[in-house]
Amino acid sequence: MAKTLVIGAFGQIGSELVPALRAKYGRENIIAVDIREPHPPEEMEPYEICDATDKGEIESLIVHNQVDTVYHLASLLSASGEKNPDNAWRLNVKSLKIVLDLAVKHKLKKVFWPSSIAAFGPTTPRVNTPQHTILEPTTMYGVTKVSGELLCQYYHHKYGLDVRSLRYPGLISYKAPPGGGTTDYAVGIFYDALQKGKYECFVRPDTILPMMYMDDAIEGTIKLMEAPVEKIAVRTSYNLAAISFSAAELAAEVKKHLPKFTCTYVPDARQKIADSWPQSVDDSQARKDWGWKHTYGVAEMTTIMIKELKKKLGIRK
Ligand code: VAH
Repeated sequence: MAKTLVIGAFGQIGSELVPALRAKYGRENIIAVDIREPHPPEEMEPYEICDATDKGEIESLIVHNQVDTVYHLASLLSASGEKNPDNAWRLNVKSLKIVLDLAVKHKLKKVFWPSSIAAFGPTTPRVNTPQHTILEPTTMYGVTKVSGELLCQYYHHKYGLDVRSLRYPGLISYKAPPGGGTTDYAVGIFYDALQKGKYECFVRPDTILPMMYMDDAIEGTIKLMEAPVEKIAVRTSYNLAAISFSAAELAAEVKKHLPKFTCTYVPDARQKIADSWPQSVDDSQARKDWGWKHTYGVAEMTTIMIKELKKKLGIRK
């Protein structure tokens, strides 16, 4: 069976997408690729350590393993990208173009690449943001996402490459720790609530952002990639939505499980990023074209996060 490469396999999405793909298609057919060693390594076999911007390395992995599908997840997120915009451009866009060029050269069957609601900016309608709208992001991360979407669409129209993409909202999971995203307050709050009984939130209490529990994002990604090609009408990136809530609403949901929990709010530079993004997104085209639907609401997501993080952190109470 032809193999699949997951590049950026040990990040927030990859650390859950790899196991899901392996369960579906067989462990030996899904090769995890990342620049960092996994811990524990044996759990992530088969894997390769490689820089996503090293064209020669990526090409030899594709040829040597007879790869026909690539999930290219390697990316610097919004807050980290603002601290190092050059690195964000190099990793997020240069590595994507490498993958797209190699996919055309080696006639790969499919490519997946994650965009984000960060592709929208302050001039985009903020409520129920439409699929086709103004894309004027004010972060380098957002600029890389708009550029990447246009590259994907170009490679599809020019070379017929079947590259598919989703504009993920903020993703919430308990397996990978928070990693440089603006929406990561919605992950960090759970760790601190359980370990410290309190959380200092870096956005205002009234900050509303589109969010999604990771299991929905993984389900949607695989559903998109398995959809018949004729169902795919959007070749930039599909809006994908589930839940929208404010920081205060999430804190109140956590408090239902941990009554002594307190949350304070000290907005930092990430507030400006959050204020440039939508509060909710219209994903009706994904639901119509290839049958997307979400499962997890805020209450279900909070219950799972508290339960699973208690286990992960060894907290009995
Ligand atoms: C970030 N988690 O905060 C990412 C995401 C919608 C935001 O792309 O940068």
